[in-house]
Amino acid sequence: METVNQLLDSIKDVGRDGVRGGYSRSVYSTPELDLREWFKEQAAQRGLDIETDRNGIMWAWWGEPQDGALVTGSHLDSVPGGGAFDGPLGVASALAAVDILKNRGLQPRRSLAVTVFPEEEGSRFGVACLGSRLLTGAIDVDKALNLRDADGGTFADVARSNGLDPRHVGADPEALARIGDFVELHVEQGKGLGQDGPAIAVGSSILGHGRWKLSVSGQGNHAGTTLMADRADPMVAAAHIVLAVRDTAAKQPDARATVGRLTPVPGGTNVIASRVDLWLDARHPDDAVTARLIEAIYVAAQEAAASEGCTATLTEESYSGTVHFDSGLSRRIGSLLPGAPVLATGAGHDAGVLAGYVPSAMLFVRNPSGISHSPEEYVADEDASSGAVALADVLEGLL
Ligand code: HGY
Ligand code: MN
Ligand code: MN
Ligand code: MN
Repeated sequence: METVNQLLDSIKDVGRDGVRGGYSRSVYSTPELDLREWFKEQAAQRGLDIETDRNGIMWAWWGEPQDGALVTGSHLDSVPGGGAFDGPLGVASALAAVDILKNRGLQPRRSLAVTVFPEEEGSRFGVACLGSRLLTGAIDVDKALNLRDADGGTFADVARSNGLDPRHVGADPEALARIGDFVELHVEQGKGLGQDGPAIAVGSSILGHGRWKLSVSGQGNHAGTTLMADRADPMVAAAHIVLAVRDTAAKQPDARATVGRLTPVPGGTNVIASRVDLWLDARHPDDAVTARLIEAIYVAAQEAAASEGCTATLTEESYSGTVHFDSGLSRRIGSLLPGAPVLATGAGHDAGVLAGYVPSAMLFVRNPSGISHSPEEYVADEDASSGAVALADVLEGLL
């Protein structure tokens, strides 16, 4: 059986993005579907029984599907131009951990499932961790089914064309009951584990985070015939808004606010936009602070818009409060990984959604670059191997 590094190497060309660099594997895109097939093959090679549930979550079972099983997994979808490890490291490490446990001759006392959650990044339909939110009922099904991708396709349509029945998408208490404990291994996405020292950490919490859409409307017009004084240009207002987002967050210790995506409509070189849509990602440990931050940003956005003869509207797309992982499970894991540091993360994960419903925990593997959501994301082979062994040790202790 391949090691975790060989498993990662076997998918290193799937979804390479020649324009942005890195990987673009949005949910139900060809690359992500190819990775699903890869996962099915790897599971079959290990004698794991695969099933895909009503929400598109894949479960590879070692033992009969049963309530209260031990479940580990992550995701295979990526952000646009993402790194090689965000998601796949957790899935490959889980497969490698099964090999390690089988080689140790382990006879599990309860079933183990390796899971792959769809749309963790929310890169196609805008809501992060859509799969685990559907499983748990954390998102309104109608809202989910009507989410649209950049081409205007609804999640319902895309789900249907990938074998799901939109009438059955949504909270799945039977599937959720199968998760007795959930452990997700993930690449560290900040500078928490640094360049040396322990390569594996135990997760303590996930920063509260949300996504909002700001739409700035002005007067679309001709770039050549419209004098500067006669313009209501939403792009200029948007420029002020991006600076206001940065300035407002910079004043708030530990706040993070980002405009990573901005779309002028209609988007022509010789066209003054009629509208500009910006998407805001804001995060802070204290949900009340995030709420005040968004209020302040919205006030600044309305002022910036008004100064350009435009108007601005704000809609919340998703929000998850700060999550603290199950202390009992995390303590248990800490005892199985003596010396492992405890690390909070600013990145969202399916384990964070599940933590509201079942005992959940995370392991982080050192990323010496301290960079993620970028091709520069990196895990050294020896640290990836240590991660797979650490996950195997944790699973063995919990099985
Ligand atoms: O956005 C996040 O924090 C995660 O990578 N989905
Ligand atoms: Mn991830
Ligand atoms: Mn990510
Ligand atoms: Mn013309």
